[in-house]
Amino acid sequence: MNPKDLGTKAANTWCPGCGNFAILNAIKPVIAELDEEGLVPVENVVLVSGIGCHAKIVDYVNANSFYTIHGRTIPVATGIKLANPDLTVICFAGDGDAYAEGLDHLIFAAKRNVDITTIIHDNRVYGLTTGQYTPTSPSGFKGRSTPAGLEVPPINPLEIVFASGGTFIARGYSHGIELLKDVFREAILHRGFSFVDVLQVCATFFNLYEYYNERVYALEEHDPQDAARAEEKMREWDYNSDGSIPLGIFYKKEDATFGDNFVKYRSKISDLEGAIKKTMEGYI
Ligand SMILES: Cc1ncc(C[n+]2csc(CCOP(=O)(O)OP(=O)(O)O)c2C)c(N)n1
Ligand SMILES: [Mg+2]
Repeated sequence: MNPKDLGTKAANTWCPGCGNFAILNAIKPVIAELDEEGLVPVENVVLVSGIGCHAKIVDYVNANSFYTIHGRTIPVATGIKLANPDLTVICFAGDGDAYAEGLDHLIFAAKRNVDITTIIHDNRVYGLTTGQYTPTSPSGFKGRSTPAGLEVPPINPLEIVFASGGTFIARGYSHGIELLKDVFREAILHRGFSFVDVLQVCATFFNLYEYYNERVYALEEHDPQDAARAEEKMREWDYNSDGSIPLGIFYKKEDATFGDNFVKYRSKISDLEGAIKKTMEGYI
C-alpha cells in the first residue's frame, strides 16, 4: 500500500508551519508499511481523536476513525479495543485534551495497561481555541488567558505516565519525521499502553521551533528496559528548564494488558456465579 492511498479529499485547515503536518506525514507511511508487511491490516486500524486542531488528523487519513468529545479520546479507544481486541487502536489527543480535561483517563489507561497507542500533539497550548495555557505550558507563558504570564509551573507528562504504570513511553518532535516514524511504528507494535508525547509546534500561538532546535537530541545507546535510567532521562528536561531534550523511546516493558486481565476476571466471575447459584439453591 502506498501512503498516498491513505489521503483524503478533506481540505486541510492547519496553519502553515503547524507541527501536525509532521505527525500526519509520519503516521501515514507507518500505517501503510504495517499493512504491507501483513502486521496490521489497514481495515483493522481505528483512529480516535479528541477535539482540537490535532483532532482534524482523522479527517486526513483514509482509515476507520472516531471523533470523540474533548478529553474523552482514551475512554472511547479503550471501549473499542475491549469490544474488539483484533483492532489496532491509535489515539490522537491534544495536550489540553489528554493532560487537562482527560488526565484521569490517561492515568487509568496507563495503570490498566490498555493495549492502545496514544499520540499526544503536545503544542503546550490550546490551539483551536486560540492560545490559552495548558498543563504543559511553561511558567511565564503569555496567552489569551494569561496575558501577564503564567505563574504555575508545567507538568512532566512522561513522568506521570511512568508513575502510573505505562509500559511504553516515548517523546517525538514535529521537526523531521524519521524519528517520529520509528517511534510510532514501535508504539503501535507494542502490546500494552503506548504513550508518545510529541513536541508539536503551534506556529501561530506558541512557536517553539528555535527553542527546541537548540535543545533536542536523539537517545542513543539507551536501554529502554532500564527503568531507573529511563526515569533519569525523563527528568533531564522538566518542561520549564533550559536543559537538553532527549527524544526517542525512554521506557518499554512487557506486561499483562487490560484485555488479558479482563478475560481472566470474566472466567473467575463465571466460576463465582456458579458457586453463588448453588448456595442460593440450598435456600430455595
Ligand atoms: C467538553 C469540552 N470542553 C471544552 C471544549 C472547548 N475546547 C475545544 S478545543 C479545546 C482545547 C484544545 O486544546 P488541545 O487539546 O491542546 O488541542 P489543540 O487545539 O492544541 O490541538 C477546548 C478547551 C469543548 N469543545 N468541549
Ligand atoms: Mg494543544
